[in-house]
Amino acid sequence: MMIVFIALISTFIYSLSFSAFIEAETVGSSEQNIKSEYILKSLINYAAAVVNSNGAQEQKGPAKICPNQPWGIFRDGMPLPPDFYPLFGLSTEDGVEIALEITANNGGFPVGKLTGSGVDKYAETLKNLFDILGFDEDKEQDFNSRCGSKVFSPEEMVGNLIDYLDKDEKSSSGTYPGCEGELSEEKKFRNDGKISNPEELLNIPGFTWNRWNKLYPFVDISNNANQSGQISINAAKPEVLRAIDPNVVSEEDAQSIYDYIDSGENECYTNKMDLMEKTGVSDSVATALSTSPRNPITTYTNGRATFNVIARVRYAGRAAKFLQATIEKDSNSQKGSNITNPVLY
Ligand SMILES: [Ca+2]
Repeated sequence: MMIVFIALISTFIYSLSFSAFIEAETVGSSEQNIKSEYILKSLINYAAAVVNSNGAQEQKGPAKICPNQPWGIFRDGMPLPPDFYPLFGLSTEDGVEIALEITANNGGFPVGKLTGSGVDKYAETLKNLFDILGFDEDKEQDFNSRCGSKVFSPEEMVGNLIDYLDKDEKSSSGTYPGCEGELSEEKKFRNDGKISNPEELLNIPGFTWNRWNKLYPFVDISNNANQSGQISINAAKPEVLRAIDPNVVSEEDAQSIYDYIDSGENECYTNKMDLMEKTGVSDSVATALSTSPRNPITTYTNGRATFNVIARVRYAGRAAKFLQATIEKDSNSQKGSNITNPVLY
């Protein structure tokens, strides 16, 4: 199978999303829109089959999510080659382009877990991630915050997220101060203990558009309260790996751990010793990144692996349409993949 790799950078897709939506609604003919939606749904179903396929590596037990698996070739986004068009009822004469992007969610920070006992487990790591992303010195003012116009520190952003998720209406206090107690009646948080989509973070004081754009690639919204919420060492980006213990894990350590897996040619790390052998990182680095009483939030295998999938279809001369969905792979069952949270834009 000959495949031409053309990268569709995911941030590019996201930055286009709102204008693409408006154009698609105003310019697109309704017949083409209906056809586009059908193709997009078919693409998501195809992605589910890809995610559920283990390729040459026959897997049993908890899922490992390495880009050397079949889904990995779509991880930076890829147009499907014309050989695939008949699968979707298309021919190359239709003047249409179809593309898929599949990324593993489990490497992201599970923001929805910052509630109850999750506050003790996750708050410091999230604050570290905010520092690594530069929120401690970007002087980014939130002009439209529910708590007034000001620059919120990383600690205050964590506090406001805790407030957003907890059921009470008091301000979080201590290391991570929130401002929920100051909110007027009409500005109150929903307080239902969950975050359903990434855009919802923009409701939280301190999470400005610029910060959200930087943070977006590093969060996992698919992990809601009843899920394990562990961060996969195999799927985490370097910034997330460092955030687990920035005093021990250097930028170089995190990058080499990430690069080995991201090459798409290597097997997943299976445990601390394996991580050290494959990357040459020190025992203290491997210990900091492996689950311990101090760090209970990482894992080498995932009982529940979820993927974010974006399908794109574009007719010549028309704006592209996208369908985004979460696909769950559960290698412990024979159910196959679950498709949830579809969003068309
Ligand atoms: Ca609250």
